[in-house]
Amino acid sequence: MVDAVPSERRKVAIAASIMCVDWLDAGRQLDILEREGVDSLHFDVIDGRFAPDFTMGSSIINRFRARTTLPSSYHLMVDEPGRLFGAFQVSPGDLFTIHQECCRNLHRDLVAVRRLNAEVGVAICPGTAIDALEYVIEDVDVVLVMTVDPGYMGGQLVPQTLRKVEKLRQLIADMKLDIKIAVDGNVNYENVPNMVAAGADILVGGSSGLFRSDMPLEDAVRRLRECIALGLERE
Ligand code: S6P
Ligand code: MG
Repeated sequence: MVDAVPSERRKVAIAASIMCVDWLDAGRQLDILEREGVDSLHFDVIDGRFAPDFTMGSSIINRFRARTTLPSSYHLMVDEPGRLFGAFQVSPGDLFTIHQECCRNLHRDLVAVRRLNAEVGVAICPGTAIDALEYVIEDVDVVLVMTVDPGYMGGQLVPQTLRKVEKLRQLIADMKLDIKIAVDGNVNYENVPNMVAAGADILVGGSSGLFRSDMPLEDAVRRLRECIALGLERE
């Protein structure tokens, strides 16, 4: 009897959420992220309207970009994000994610992102159904499922969002689309195996899984990878 050839595991990427960096130690932490091989930097831009905080503008983000070769992903939690597209630098491989809930004309805004030569992402909050993406899903590269309500770091997982990830993964398979699923919020060691087993391809590591006060950053990256492996084993 010939043993079945094990199929190659899919890659699950780690995006480091820069809003959770230790600002007084940011350069050193950026070096560690590169050395440990995280896949991209995740920049949350919040406008104080759609989500109740302010984070980073282009001056801070561009400073990070100038120091790294890692791709950038922009997560724009701002009303009518099309107003801001011109404010950010884009390189090949960068990802722009805008919220379904923020756009009066979502399709028009997604087309505008594509014209920037960025990868196109659409995000949905915990309370938004996948159905809201029915007529745009063919036009995106990434769907970002918010696993907490957007705003602050340190939020609690909204558990039913895992069900949403599973359903989305099935939809993508049924439609034979090449779309990655990102999860953002409370990506910690308990939740990661479940997120990965549900179908997440990109994990946004923030204060709960990556930039922790009780653990060196190197160890946190390794721990996240161990949790990813646990999730993949359940496929
Ligand atoms: C807005 C924002 C966050 C961050 C971050 C939080 O809420 O989008 O989700 O990216 O990843 O991480 P944590 O581990 O503090 O929930
Ligand atoms: Mg984010």
